[in-house]
Amino acid sequence: MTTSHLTNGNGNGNVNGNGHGHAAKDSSRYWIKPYVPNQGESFEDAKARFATLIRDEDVAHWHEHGYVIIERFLSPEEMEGINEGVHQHMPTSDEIARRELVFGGLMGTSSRNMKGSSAAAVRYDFPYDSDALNNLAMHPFLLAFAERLAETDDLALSLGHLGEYDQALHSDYSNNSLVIPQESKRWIDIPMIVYLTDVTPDLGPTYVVSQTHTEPRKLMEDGFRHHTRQDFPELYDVEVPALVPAGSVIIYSMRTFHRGSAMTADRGHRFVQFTGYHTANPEMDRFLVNADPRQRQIVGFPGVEHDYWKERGVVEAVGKRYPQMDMRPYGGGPPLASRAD
Ligand SMILES: O=C(O)CCC(=O)C(=O)O
Ligand SMILES: [Fe+2]
Repeated sequence: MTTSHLTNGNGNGNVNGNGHGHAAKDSSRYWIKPYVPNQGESFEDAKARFATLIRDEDVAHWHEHGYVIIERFLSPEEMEGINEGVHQHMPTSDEIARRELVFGGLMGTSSRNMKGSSAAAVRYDFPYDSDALNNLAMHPFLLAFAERLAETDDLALSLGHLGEYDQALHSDYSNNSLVIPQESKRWIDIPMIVYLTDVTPDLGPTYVVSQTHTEPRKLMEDGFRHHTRQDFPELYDVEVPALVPAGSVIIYSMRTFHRGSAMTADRGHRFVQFTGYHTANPEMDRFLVNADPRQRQIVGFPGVEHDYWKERGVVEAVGKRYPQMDMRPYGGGPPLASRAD
């Protein structure tokens, strides 16, 4: 497995979409002694140790493009335990092929399983039976990186496993935040996808679009979550696949457009650990639209006096996200005409 990582990762030209593949060249710096809880080292100390591996150029890439891909931050030693944990939950593609009847209707434990879900789209949510998977959820490198970006150590993460499906380009905010993510970094959610298997073009890579293409067009503020190929073909011209060896991560932003893509290989699988917040849902939207501003505030929506509303354009953008919401208490207008989204 290690050998194929080396061949796969080197010079694929896709890392961070800059054509240099710099993370692959230098990945050995991420092969650091894994952190194991209750073995004498505190989590804070481990985080500080891993924080020294954060490269300024990776942080700068995230700020400029809204994402960064870091190859093989997980060591082969960690991957061994993680693979074992994954296979407690997931059959390999060989097992699925050999035992179609047993695995054909496989479902995960998450309520987010899609209708008609097969083994190709299974999700299990944290926490797991495997220490290695739980430790991945709280990996000191990922938390150190998130803290560096968020400039706070008050972060909570939730996560699951996810299989393939072909998606339209979207940002993740509407299933993770009650309002819209601002340009300012003051209130931030940092989503990450950790790839636990090698991702090749036919194994459903995540496609991502640099914010240099989307921010100038204010695509975030239009209130539509999904941007289809028909309506925005030019975005699909500049999307980049995250082709990475197992043990890599894409750290992106709630303002970054990306999509899961179809698995075109006849056989094969892709396992990922998806980290982020999962707060809003249709019931929540309904509640929010019909609630009093003070009631909204109790579930975490910024109150009418909150500084959140002071950034230009934010009131209007939140009004577009919730067209039925009366934005007048926040300094905006009455509910917009109802609109399908
Ligand atoms: O699976 C992926 O690569 C991306 C999935 C995704 O973007 C999502 O479910 O919101
Ligand atoms: Fe997404």
